[in-house]
Amino acid sequence: MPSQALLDFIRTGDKFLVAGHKEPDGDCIGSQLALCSCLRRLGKTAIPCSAGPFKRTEVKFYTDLFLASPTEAEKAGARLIIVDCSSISRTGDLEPFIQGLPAAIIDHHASGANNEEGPGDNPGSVSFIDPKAPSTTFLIQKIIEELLGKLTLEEAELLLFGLCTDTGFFRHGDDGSAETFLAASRLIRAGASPNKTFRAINGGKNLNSRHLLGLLLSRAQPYFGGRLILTVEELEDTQRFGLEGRDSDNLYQLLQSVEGVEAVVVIRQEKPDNCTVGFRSRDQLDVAAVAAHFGGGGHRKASGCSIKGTINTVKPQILEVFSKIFNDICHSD
Ligand SMILES: [Mn+2]
Repeated sequence: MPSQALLDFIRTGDKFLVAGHKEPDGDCIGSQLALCSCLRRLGKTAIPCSAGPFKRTEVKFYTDLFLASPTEAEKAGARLIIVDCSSISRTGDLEPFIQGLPAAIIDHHASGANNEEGPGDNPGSVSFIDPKAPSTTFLIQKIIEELLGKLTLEEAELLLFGLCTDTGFFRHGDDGSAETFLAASRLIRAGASPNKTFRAINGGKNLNSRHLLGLLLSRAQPYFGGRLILTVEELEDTQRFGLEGRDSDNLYQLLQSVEGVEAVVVIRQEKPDNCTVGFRSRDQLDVAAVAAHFGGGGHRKASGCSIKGTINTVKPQILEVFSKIFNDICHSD
């Protein structure tokens, strides 16, 4: 449950900037906008802020609702709520515009709970961080239900959008996910549609994106007897297909459906001297730890990092870390 301190932080403020991480996803957008709606229903001024870019197909539609650089006037007397990340630096180019405000954090990333600098790198901040929560919208839903009881249709739709994004449409849930389904049930009772949400998240792709998907699938290689599958996106692919073409969720899903696979790695040459790497895993393998090894972060089953170098220099480093993990798992068996 949200702490009394957070509820008081909300109740006693008049004006709020609601910020999320850069390159927002459906959970971030849904959390920000549903929280803003709740704040407005409480009679407060609420300004959603984001550095963008709104790259993902399903969030593009919301671009115009967000301020990228709030002015001094907009900042005056405001409190800051950061959602779906736990440090002000994750807000990207928004950071200089929102510094110095009294802040609260609402997040479900494990890295937030372990943040030794304190939430938001901001002394005196209030937080609601639950790494077990399936999405940040799940936490926002609890706050709205606590403060206002009922959800509006618009809030329910935004919250279901976030919940479905982060749970991969409930594919990632395990035996602890009864609460997730109860929360979803309340959203659907409030009018949100699973079918409409599915189409919002999975529709609207261009044909280019399917061609890129095919290319990356065809490059996938098995390692460690098929326990790891790795594929790469070259700089030329991005130039040819554009960022628009990226559909990571589908790529991971298709590769994770291969028999015997425990982890999937996608290396992308983002710049001539830099790669971003995405990791996905099944239950026992902690890819947050793998990403952390390279200075990245994320969840146990989904994480990422950025590594200097080219695909040819980055790949062996990653395989080395996994070779230790697979040895370790073998030993503990
Ligand atoms: Mn999230």
